[in-house]
Amino acid sequence: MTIQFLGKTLKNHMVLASGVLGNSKEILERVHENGCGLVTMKSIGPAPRDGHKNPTVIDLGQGMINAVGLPSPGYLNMENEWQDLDERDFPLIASVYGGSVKEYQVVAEFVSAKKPDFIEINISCPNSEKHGMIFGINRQSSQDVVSAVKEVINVPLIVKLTPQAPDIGDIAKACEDAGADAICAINTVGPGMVIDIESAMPVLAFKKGGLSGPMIKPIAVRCVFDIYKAVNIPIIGLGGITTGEDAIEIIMAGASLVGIGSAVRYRGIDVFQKVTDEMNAWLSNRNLSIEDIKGAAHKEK
Ligand code: RRO
Repeated sequence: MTIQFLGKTLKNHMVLASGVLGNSKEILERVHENGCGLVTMKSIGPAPRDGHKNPTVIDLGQGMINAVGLPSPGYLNMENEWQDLDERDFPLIASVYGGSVKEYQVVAEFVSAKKPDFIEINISCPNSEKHGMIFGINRQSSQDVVSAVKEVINVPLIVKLTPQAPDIGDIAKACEDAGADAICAINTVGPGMVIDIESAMPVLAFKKGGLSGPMIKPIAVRCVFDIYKAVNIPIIGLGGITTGEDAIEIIMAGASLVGIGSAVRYRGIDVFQKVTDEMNAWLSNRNLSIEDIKGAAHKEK
């Protein structure tokens, strides 16, 4: 059984979160073969950028902290990747970031011409003062980025939001009004900090970083719940989803699709198939379908 999402056919509800496995066709194809219905590329920026110094990702057990630092070859230096991805047999989201509304627009217009199935604009990365989250914590700047990008692209537009927004439902509504076709929530939480008490040193070279994995799931569920209440466009829900039961929970909050990031590290690349199988087992034991449970947490008692 397949599903429809913004006019495209997907084999299931699973989405690879941006930034987890890079941009090579080989790895993205493997993710799709391992049960992922829709794969997202690592965010593409306006100029070549190395990212932060190592260590950039630390596993904390209950989740991870990262300050990868938005590394990107820059949108003009990805001809090999685009050539490879041109002939693909899986649906693709290209993610873009910028340091100004104009930069988001220029990068998105260029990327749109490479024919990804969707474009996701990342206004939620916590690991740079100038890029990402600075746009997504404010209603006006979120709306400015969305309307500028919407003008120049010809594929559906997804906006990736930050849990740091004071009212994420309000930001989502602003994005919907500006032309967003879907919302993806959440990016990592924070920045946070973890200090190694033996050396008295922050564990990340960049000191601060975004939090992901099981410890942030309740924040993700609350954010998706708030967004579902505020908008009428579909939501890709993610943040700590590791098991089929986690997926059920975020769908009950209102997600149409379910993203997986950190759990690729915890359960392996076939986590997408595992979560799908677990979700389907849970549903069939209760004679329910996904549509029966979507947004179910919103019903009045
Ligand atoms: O590269 C990163 O440091 C990064 C990005 Br662009 C993002 O959107 N979220 C995140 O946790 N890390």
